[in-house]
Amino acid sequence: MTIKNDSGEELKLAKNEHIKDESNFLRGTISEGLLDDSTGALAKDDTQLTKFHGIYQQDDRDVRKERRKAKLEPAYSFMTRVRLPGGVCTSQQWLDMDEICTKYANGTLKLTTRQAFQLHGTIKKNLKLTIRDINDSLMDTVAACGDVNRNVMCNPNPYQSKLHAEALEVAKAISNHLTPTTKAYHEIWLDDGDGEKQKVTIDPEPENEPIYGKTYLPRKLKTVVVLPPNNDVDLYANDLGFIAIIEGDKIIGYNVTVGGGMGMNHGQEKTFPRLADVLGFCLPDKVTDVAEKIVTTQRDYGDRTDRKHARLKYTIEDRGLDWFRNEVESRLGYQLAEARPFHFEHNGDRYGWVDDENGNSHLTLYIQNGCVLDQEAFPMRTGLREIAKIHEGDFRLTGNQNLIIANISPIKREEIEILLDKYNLTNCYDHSGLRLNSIACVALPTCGLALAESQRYLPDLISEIEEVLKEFELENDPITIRMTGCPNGCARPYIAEIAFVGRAPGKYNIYLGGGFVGDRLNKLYKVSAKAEEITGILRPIFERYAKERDAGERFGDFVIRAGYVAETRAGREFHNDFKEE
Ligand code: SRM
Ligand code: SF4
Repeated sequence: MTIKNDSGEELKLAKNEHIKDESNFLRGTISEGLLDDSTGALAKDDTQLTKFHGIYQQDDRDVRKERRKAKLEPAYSFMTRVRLPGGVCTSQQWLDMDEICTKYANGTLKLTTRQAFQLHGTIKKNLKLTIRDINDSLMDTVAACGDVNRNVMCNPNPYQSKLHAEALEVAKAISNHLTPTTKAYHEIWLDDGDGEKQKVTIDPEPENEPIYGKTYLPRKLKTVVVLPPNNDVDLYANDLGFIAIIEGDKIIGYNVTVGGGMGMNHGQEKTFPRLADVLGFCLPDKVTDVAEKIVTTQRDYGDRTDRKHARLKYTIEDRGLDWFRNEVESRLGYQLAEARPFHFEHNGDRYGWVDDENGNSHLTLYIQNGCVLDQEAFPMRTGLREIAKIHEGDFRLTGNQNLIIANISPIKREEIEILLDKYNLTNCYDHSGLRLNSIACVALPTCGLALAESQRYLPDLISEIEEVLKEFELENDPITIRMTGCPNGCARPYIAEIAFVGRAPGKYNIYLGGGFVGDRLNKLYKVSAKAEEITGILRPIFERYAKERDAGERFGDFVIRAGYVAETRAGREFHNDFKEE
């Protein structure tokens, strides 16, 4: 496989390009590897391909050293991500995931920052059984990871109005349209187990991926549909976005956004987080067409030589928004209209009960770091299971790792309230404004890229900070705070008002000044702060905020006005010199 640049020179492609090219549409030798019981792992190249099937090979980093000493291979297991457009699942699907999690994973049902489920700790011999059970529950893991369009996000509460339901349908349509068509997924994971069926189901026709082609995209692509004024799905962090424009009680079309993304590397200024730009406006019936042409433009022009420079945000930075618009419009055969005005009010979730116009109720619960698990004092997973057994509406995963028990009929509300009390689930939203607006990524022990703790540490750090907030009577103020174990940005830290990004065990970069609605980047304030120093570093800033803020002024706005950090909107300015206290 060869590719040339604009001047006709042959390019040295990233290794993954060859793996994809030679994989026979994502098959590789995964099937053979699953049968090899001499190791808990798959072949190295296949671990790149399983991502397209929603599966990551990992190992338990807590026991890496001791296993190495004992000359054992790492404690391999697999993480499975379930694609769930708009984060919606039925009660039965919740129950099924709960059961699969007990049978094949580590007992924690993880709700991700992109409204999906993750299961951790599945060993190789249980992987097919896991995927099969997920499919039996009418969900799948295709394209939950990999160089394709990922789980399409959408504001999680469609029952609040007809408009939300419409937006969710658009999210599903984009998701369906951009799902890879390879039959590899069914062959590998859903055959009858003896390998025979696999052979007979192979279509004699050569396979084709009409949108992606055989090397798929240069890198992942993330899409969101958002209904203002809620930006609870963080539009600006996505490669591709559709903002519903509402006139009267109708969605008249969508503003199209492109080029958002969070990932970067410490010390590599060529990598940076970037906020999405508004490209134009399209009518509702053109959304999937526009999405497709944006995807194919990125397919053809994204950088396939360097995976650190391969996201759509760099294609747009390098070639310019006008070039990108022209290219997309020439593929569409028509022009996008001028973008329409819109505004956002926040990017957090609204906790507690909301009643809708149909007489149904919705309850948003705070789920710390999206981890649904049973602890002795707080059997959350059991409580939610008991609710799912009687709940006739659905469950909605939010982009902030929280959960909405949605569409509760008046008859069921009382029964559900009894269960909420019984399992202490009402405590799920009785927290400080800081905690309710917090997100931490997974990090250790499963994430192979983590440099520091995240979800195992942020809750304790927040408890420490809460003491300071109480002193200054700030405990009820919503302030967005996010932590990641490395700079990849899985909790979208670079748009939080306060963020901690792991550099090394126990050391974090502190960023301040993101926009409360998720529309402004933050800026580096302290490099490599030791965990035990963090609260002390923030204390004087909270004190000044409590005393000097203007009425209604958000923390992120204050730290800029007070001169702690400079306002940052453009990704390429993200690494500009930061200001010491
Ligand atoms: Fe992420 C890689 C977890 C949302 C940017 N992310 C990973 C991996 C798979 C590590 C790996 O490649 O080996 C992590 C698995 C950890 C584990 O053990 O579960 C991981 N990412 C997550 C989740 C589970 C975090 C969470 O706690 O919820 C989120 C799953 C979302 C989903 O359901 O699809 C998750 N990741 C994000 C987001 C947020 C978003 O999409 O809204 C981002 C920033 C937005 C973006 O993509 O720009 C994000 N993840 C990354 C990156 C950096 C990509 C880049 O452009 O540089 C990586 C590393 C990579 O791809 O090489 C990464
Ligand atoms: Fe892992 Fe880094 Fe993502 Fe956290 S931000 S889950 S440490 S890749």
